[in-house]
Amino acid sequence: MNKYLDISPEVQLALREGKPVVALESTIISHGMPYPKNVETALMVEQCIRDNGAVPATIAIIGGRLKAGLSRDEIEHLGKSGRAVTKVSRRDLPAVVARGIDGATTVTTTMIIAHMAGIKIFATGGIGGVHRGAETTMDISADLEELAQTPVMVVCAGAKSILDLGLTLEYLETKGVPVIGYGTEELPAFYTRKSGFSVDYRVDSPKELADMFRAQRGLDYKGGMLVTNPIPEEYSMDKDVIDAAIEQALKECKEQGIHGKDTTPFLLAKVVELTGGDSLESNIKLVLNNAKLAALTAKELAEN
Ligand code: PSU
Ligand code: MN
Repeated sequence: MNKYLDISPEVQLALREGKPVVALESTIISHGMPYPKNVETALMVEQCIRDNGAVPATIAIIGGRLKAGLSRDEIEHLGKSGRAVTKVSRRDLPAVVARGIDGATTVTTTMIIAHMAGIKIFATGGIGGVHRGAETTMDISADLEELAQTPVMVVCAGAKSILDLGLTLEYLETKGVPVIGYGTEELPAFYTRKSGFSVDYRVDSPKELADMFRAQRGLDYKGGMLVTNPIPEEYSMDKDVIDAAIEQALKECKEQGIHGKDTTPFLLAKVVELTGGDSLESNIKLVLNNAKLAALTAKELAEN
């Protein structure tokens, strides 16, 4: 095992016995949602994974140690600290480990640590992608490169249209990352079920997802798989309302000169602020929906 990695006793036991385990990220806790909803959500998501027959492994860096499986206190600590915690992507890992500090893991680093621990599947809300205007800013999330090289299945609700969804799909195609729609042929846009863009393959059961992941592993090439699971109809948002909030958030982001790793957290917080918390409720529901699908798929993957 990697010398910087600590796996909680519960997760360790589950992995040893070949039981289903689902990884969860921590940037969604510190930078993706406000306190205390972030902590409540993180704990609810863990419970949802248990209720669906798998063991949750929330991932973060605590005192420079990579953790697979957090205590309640550690989740509370990350949630309370919020954006004061370092947001850790691939390039930040060495510094955070060497300095012995705390860090919240993005999709990228959660995939890295999950893979180190032997966890095959990970549930979250949305991934990073190609930002709007990337043709000049070159702002493309490291999440896409990680999907191209680390063999973990990521279950999300698509991507928010703070990103350029068309360019994000093009990038994933270039990098050989399969984009699967769960029960849909259309890429979901996080708060809404439709984006106008097609996924590569539609899949209708956890077993089919597990079969595809096993085939990818059997083909023996690097890279993961992106499963996009639409938000349940009853929780989806009005497209005009969310689009207006996103446009306004993007405008303020530009005006304030926000850039680099601060861009995504700024936009996420702004959208919540502008929609008066409605988007936060949708966000919570879609994460729970993804956690359930990931748990059911982890069970299929554990079967052989
Ligand atoms: N998108 C969301 N919610 C999130 C994130 C993105 O809808 O919480 C977080 C995830 O941790 C993701 C990260 O991996 O932001 C991407 O950041 P960046 O765009 O800086 O790569
Ligand atoms: Mn970026």
